[in-house]
Amino acid sequence: MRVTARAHPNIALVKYWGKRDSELNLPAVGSISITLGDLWTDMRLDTDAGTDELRVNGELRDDLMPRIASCLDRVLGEGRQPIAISSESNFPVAAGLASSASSFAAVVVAAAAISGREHDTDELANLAGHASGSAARSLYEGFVELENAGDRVAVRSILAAQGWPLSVVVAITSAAPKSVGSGEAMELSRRTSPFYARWVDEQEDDLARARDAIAKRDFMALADTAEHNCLKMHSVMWSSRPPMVYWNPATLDCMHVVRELRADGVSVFFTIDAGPQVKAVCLPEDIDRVRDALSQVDGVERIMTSGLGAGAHLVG
Ligand code: 2P0
Repeated sequence: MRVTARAHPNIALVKYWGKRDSELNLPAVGSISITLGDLWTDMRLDTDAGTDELRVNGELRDDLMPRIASCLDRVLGEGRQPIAISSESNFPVAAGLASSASSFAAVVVAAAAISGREHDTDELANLAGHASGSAARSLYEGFVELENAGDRVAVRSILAAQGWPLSVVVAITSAAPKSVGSGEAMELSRRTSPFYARWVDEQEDDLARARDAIAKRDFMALADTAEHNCLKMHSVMWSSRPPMVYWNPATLDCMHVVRELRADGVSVFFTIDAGPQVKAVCLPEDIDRVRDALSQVDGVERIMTSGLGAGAHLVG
């Protein structure tokens, strides 16, 4: 049997950083994200191959197989048949562009189809979240909120992609894989950053502000909250021991360019994850100005653009 599912990466506007339970991989804080429509990961699962195997963009990746295998075990049971997986993405993987979110969201959707059992989206989101916290959000379209709910997460789309069709310009300043993976980095922050407790305490306020800004389509209010929340998360990373600085000089230059554009009346704000890429979120009418300005920054290697898009789904 062969099944292919497609999922899109998502970018958090109010970020997940820190776990309350690392065994169950449950986040310490809720988060709000947007699902990108034009970047994708396709995961093809093949049960006829007779062996567990993972290829990422054509390359055999035994190192990544154990995490995918446990995700398959959770959906299909440990007695499942071997599965050969082939993954293809149209953006750099493991460089702070949420490739684990799109990958695990696609894996659970494809594996659920192989199981032949009905799974609702909430169940799939929790299965994906076990593997990667942010993957739970890629099950849903548009603007997505993840809340903690007892010993699981509750994820839902709070606004459809068409409800406020924002654009995203991604400035790639280095396509190299990141030095410290997010899971390990979050644990380090929880254990060592003096700012961590305050970060967790303030998250409810940021979530409420973002929810309200999205409901009212208030771009400047969302810009203010998203940049604040992003910089607060990076302050937690910087104040960890050892410190985790994911930025490079071009990252900082892009942030300045975005703020200058906004001072000039362009509706744009930045957000940055566990990597050096800058994601500039803007109104669709401003996308050319934002792309042109960011592409002129020294050290920007490549620009990608996207609108908002759909949750993970089967494609074959
Ligand atoms: C986010 N990040 O909300 C935050 C912002 C990175 C910075 O979720 O350990 O790969 O697998 O649950 O989901 C990236 O971390 O972490 C992430 P795990 P994940 O998008």
